[in-house]
Amino acid sequence: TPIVRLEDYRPSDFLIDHLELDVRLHPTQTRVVATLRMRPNPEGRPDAPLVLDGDELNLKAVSLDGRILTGEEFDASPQSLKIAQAPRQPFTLTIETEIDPTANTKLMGLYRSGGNYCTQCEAEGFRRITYFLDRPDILSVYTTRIEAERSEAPVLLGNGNPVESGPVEGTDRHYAVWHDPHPKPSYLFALVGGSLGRVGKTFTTMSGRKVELAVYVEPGKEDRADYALDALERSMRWDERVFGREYDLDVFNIVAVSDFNMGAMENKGLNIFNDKYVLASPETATDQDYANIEAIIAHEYFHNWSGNRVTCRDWFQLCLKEGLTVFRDQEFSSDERSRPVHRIAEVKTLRARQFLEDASPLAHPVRPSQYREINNFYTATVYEKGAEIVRMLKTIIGDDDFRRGMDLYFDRCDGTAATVEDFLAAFTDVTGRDLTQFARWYEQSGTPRVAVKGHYDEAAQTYRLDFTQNTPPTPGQPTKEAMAIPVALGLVSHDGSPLGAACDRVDARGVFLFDEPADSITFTNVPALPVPSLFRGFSAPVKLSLDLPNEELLVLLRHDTDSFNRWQAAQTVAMRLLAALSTGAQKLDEEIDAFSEALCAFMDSDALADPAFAALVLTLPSEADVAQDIGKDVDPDAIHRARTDMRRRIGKASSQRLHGLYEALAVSGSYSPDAESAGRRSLRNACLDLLAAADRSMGETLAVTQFETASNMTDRLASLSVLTTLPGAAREETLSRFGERYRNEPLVLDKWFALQAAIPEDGTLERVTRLMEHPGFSIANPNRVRSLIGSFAMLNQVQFNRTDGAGYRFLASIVLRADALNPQLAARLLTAFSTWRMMEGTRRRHAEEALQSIAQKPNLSRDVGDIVSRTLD
Ligand code: B3K
Ligand code: ZN
Repeated sequence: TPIVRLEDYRPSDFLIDHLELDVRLHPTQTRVVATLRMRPNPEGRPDAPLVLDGDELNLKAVSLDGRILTGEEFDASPQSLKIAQAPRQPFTLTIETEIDPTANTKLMGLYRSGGNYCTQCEAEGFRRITYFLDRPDILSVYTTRIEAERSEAPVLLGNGNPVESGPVEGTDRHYAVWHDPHPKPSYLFALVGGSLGRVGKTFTTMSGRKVELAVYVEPGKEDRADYALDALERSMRWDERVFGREYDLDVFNIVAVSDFNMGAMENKGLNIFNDKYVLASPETATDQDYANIEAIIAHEYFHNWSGNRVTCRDWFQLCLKEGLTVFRDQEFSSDERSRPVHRIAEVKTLRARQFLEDASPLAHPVRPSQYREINNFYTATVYEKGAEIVRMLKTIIGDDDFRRGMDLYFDRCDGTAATVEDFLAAFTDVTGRDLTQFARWYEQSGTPRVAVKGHYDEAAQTYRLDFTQNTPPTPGQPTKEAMAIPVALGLVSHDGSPLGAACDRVDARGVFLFDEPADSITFTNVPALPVPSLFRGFSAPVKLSLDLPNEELLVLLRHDTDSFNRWQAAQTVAMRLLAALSTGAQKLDEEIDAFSEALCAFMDSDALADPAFAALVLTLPSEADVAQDIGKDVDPDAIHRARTDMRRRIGKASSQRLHGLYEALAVSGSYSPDAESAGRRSLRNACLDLLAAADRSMGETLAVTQFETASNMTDRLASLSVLTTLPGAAREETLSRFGERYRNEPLVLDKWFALQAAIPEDGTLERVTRLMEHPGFSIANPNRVRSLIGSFAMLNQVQFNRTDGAGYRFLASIVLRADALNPQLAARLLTAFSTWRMMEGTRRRHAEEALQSIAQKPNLSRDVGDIVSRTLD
């Protein structure tokens, strides 16, 4: 397959100013008539042919300025439509295609989900609807007429504002016309036709315009859409207040569908969502689900400015909209909830997914320079590391200049398809700073490692920190240059009393910009040996190695003013212990006891003051985190044993306290998903987990009781999750009651599939195979597949990485089955193999064989072909 390169970008030879679409929906023979008002691009080549993109299209007719073209005048295939002699002045091209939405299992283009019609066009799905210049720098005004059988699709939605609707006389059909006045790229096109329930409200924007907001869901589930609608309203208000961004159409519609390849899609004025990120009720959704819904509703709404009004020139610039929009949704959630708690959650995800990717054969820059399949670049690197870059920029230039730069960027680039350079130029222009070195964050892949050593000079009362940095080689990038790394830092005294230390290399915001391979900074006026608190708030996406003994790190847990680093200190100590235990270290009893004691002291002083934060402190790094930390010759069984043992020992050492907290945190009264209540539940459930690790039979009793008395899904699922760690009859019985109770609730069954797939015991693979026969499972539905198969491959370290290779062979067979239906889904599953080189030899050999068995198959999709070959490289 051809490689697409950033350096080969050139402007389109033609432009499309306006597109009129007439879509007559039919289950298997949908007719699309596209009328394109086009002209040559003054910036294009003067005598280039017109080549429109297609994908599995069936052309019925094509005419130019009203004249039907004969076979000699064009060249059509399912993949393209070429007109060698296109006019040199404005012209109108009319194209009729026929498509089959029912046969569309790729869930790209126009497809059906639960009987409804919907679309997904990003990145290159519009070409599955009609021939087009399907690239993000072609901005057009769209008018869409949708027609359907009234009984089949009473609701017809399009981008922009509704213009007219009515019956098609003499038939059972009806139609609706939508007009979107804002020129947009084709990837933001959407339409929906179906039978849907609606909740809505009116929103008044900051300049006083009225907008009709609506969320459409499966009829009968309207009461589960209220939280999403509320999150939308809060997002709109927040973007006005924090970024000065106002909404720009008369309506904003969100539609939930049950078959969807990712989380959601920001189509102009018509967001389409995976129903998992819309539907919520206390009985069916967890606190985490509520938080995800809030974040994703916000994310897609924020795209209206960062993505839609200012879009991407080409797909290499994907981080321009995604990294920025993730940053914006993170800030929103931080403002709506607890900032430090949210920051910790962000960093946990970043490390678990992006650091993992950066350390794998799939590592790539935030702005890649080449791709074979763009769908494979909607990654943690583009999204999460992309957001970290925006955050670092803000840390370096400060809040006020950041806001001024954002305003300039939005004003200057509004209505254009922009680049990362345009984004950075706005900040250079408002600050006068040279951001050339900073821009390396977009180009250079891999996670920088920063090593720091402290030196205290008692006589001089100074404290010096020596910094070095290096970034390991990654595919295509053997050598690296120094990065501009903002280090937010401070010094902490052993008893927590304030220090009057000063350092002229640290700015007023407490930030040192570390931008050389090595550098040293010196604090003066330091009366006693301090503990350095580095990368406060995780000020840069780097791996820190800090040469400090555990007891000094634990000073930070107790006394740091930065919550993130309090949590980080506990994690670092836990990680050291887990990694040492997993790789055979003996005699760690004293260290483990000291750590348990520090946690006990922390529980006494802090747990009830901030339960959400305490829950994070009490949760040990995951098995996958430990594997990543060890990095080579990984034995997942040893890690599992080490973590189980640590949980048991911490649980035993603190069981009185855990009990006390478990009782104290019991809540009566009705469920509320707010962050504070959720925090109490998360701490209570973290306590339950440790209690069960310490005393199996007591844990089982508590968990079963909690399961039976739970008033909400968060507590019910948490108790079931604890039970999955305790093999026996109680677990099996509770699992089967849960499965029975929710057999008609697909999104709840997903949780049930996921929990079982993650059971770290022999027999789980057989359980997963059995569950694939469950009536609630379907290989065609991405949510089901990700819950059952994805959880097994990504969350079950010991069973996926079985020493006999059966876990790998199983995943390989599912990837091949899924690939025939839905390549994007298959390629995502396949990324579970990206850790294979870290494993010890036996596992590594089995993994390589499984990967080879995929690579050797003929007719792989481009998606799977690309991932498998890069993973093996
Ligand atoms: N922009 C979409 C992702 C599209 C993925 C296409 N393979 C959702 C989002 O990031 O907001
Ligand atoms: Zn996005």
